[in-house]
Amino acid sequence: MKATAKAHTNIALIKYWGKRNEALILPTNSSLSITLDKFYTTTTVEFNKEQATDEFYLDGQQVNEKEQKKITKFLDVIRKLAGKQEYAIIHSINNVPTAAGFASSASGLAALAAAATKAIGLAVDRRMLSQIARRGSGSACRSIYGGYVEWQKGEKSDGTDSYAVPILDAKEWDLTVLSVMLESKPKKVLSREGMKRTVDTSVFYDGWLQSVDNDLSIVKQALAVKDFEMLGTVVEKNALKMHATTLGADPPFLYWQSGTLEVMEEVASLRSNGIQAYFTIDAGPNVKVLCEPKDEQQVIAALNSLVAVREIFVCHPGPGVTYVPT
Ligand code: 2P0
Repeated sequence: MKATAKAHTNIALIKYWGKRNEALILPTNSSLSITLDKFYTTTTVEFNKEQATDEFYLDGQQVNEKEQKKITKFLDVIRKLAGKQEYAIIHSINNVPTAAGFASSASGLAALAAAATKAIGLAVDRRMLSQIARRGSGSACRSIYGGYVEWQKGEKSDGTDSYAVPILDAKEWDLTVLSVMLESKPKKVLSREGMKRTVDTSVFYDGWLQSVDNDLSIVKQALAVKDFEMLGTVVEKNALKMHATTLGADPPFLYWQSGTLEVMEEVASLRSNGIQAYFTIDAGPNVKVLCEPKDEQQVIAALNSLVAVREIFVCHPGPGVTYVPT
């Protein structure tokens, strides 16, 4: 009744931005990401008949009641599938700088889904595991696989066709993803809340929905022929469109801070000097910069010269979920 799993974070090249069903976490659009080698969560789950509730420890500290409830709600999904009632003790170690706005929910819920299903004795294949992880956090369904991964939104109302599928193995195309952490203020709108407000109120949301499928097909074409310029160009456009939707929401909001723009301008300047670099931004001020490994050092040097840049983490495509012997 005990198992440990490790899952890595991912960065979306085509963003998941909006839900059509909040309870089942079903997205309005398909998305595509790279699972990253550098950041991961390792989680141990032990189910025990003696436990009266779930107990969740993150980096050795018991989490607050709100977080605890979210975990119990997620484990209820797994308990129901397994037809078992036991509660669990969960220990999670996050090798992700949480406060910096990196998506630790993706690695966290993917590792928890894998460890909990194994610990409870539920036999699941990767596809089923991806569906289960999705119920915890949408982006977590992509972290089940390594490399380049598509989350197919599916059409059904019960979510049985909404899961991730691997597109290209990590070792088939090595790209550099620089996670640029900025000197920033805490963000005011959490991603789940921002996503909902955008779907409910943004006058620009229709524009997003109309163009995202085409962006996705261009990314898949670029992956098929390994055309970095084609990939980077559409990745940047897709991120800009996602952020544009937040400006059309009511009340409007923006995840960017001044440092975000500094990085965006530096990336444009690198390109005008012949270096292929492209940015993408998630629901926060930090920026991820994509480049080819041969240009890595030059891009890092240029970004490090910016006052707003606190730290740069160098990432490459990484592995999917693995089980760790307990
Ligand atoms: C993504 N984001 O595709 C997008 C881009 C943020 C911007 O997935 O509500 O924590 O748990 O399903 O997965 C962040 O949202 O949201 C996210 P929930 P999640 O990576």
